[in-house]
Amino acid sequence: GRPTLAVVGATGAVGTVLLGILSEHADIWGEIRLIASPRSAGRKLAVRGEQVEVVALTEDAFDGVHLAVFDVPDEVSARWAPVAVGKGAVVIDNSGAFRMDPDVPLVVPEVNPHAARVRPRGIIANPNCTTLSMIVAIGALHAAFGLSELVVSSYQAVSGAGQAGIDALREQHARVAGTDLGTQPGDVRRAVGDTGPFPAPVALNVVPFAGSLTEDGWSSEELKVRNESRKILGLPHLKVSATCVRVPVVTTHSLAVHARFENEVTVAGAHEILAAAPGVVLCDDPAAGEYPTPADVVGTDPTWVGRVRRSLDDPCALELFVCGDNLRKGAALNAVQIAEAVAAELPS
Ligand code: 2RA
Repeated sequence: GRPTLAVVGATGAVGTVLLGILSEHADIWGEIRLIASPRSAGRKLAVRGEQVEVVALTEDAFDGVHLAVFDVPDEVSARWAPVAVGKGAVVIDNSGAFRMDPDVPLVVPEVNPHAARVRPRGIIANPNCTTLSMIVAIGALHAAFGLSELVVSSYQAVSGAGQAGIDALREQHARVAGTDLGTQPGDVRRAVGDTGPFPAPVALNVVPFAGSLTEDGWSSEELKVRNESRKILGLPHLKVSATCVRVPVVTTHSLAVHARFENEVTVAGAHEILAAAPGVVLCDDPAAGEYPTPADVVGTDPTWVGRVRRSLDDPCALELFVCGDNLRKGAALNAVQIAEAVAAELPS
């Protein structure tokens, strides 16, 4: 029979997009079971055109489940993913709990699809949305030219922090819209008050910090970009420097990338690779005003690349501007792609 899919964290920002993608894609699933915290149990959500009741996260919720996609906080995944595996499910986890576990593959189907087949813990990790929003394009360039270094600045949308992030930006916008705020030190901060999940106002502002503080001043988000890029690309010594910044965009992360390669590169060569790469759209005609922006990319599946330039002072390096919908390819879509690939291997 057809496999049973569980979606754990079905009511969140990523869960909502995930149910939409499952409704759009070819329907390969038997039951789709929606699981969330007990607080959300009993709610009904639309998937495949039907209303499905959400059940509470318990061990029994995984009875008969073949695949479970988790989109919940790290500590919830750490506790419950092994429970689902114990019940016979393959878990695709979008938290940070397992991504750097050497026994858990970190998979982007366009870049390292074979990694998904070796999963000694029964868990496959989905990368962080910031890494995922650029890695399909970077992986294609790496395959062609051999990557040696990345210097990345992110422009991250508020939905990376979930529905609470979206709500915070909307509330802050409402407080500043139509005012002359943004002209005096601290005026936006005073008007906004509570900054929600962000450490500073995000309306009329940019915030040079995402995630939590780790050693030597790096944010957790910046270390994720480094560690996850290395693992996905299979380059454990890749030089990576990231600066992660939150911007007043609802959904779609952007990244300015300086990518250095083993050999000299040309813009024409990079264009050829990017134009042919599955999952990438080349949008690069600045004379015609064509480059990706988050407002145009949101709601789409591919990784969009524009502003491709060869570095003026380094013939081996390219500068790129990359945009990807952080809830789709950055989270839900990548997880669904992995789930569909694993489902195709299951005995029917
Ligand atoms: C963010 N990448 O954008 C992080 C977590 N999803 O906040």
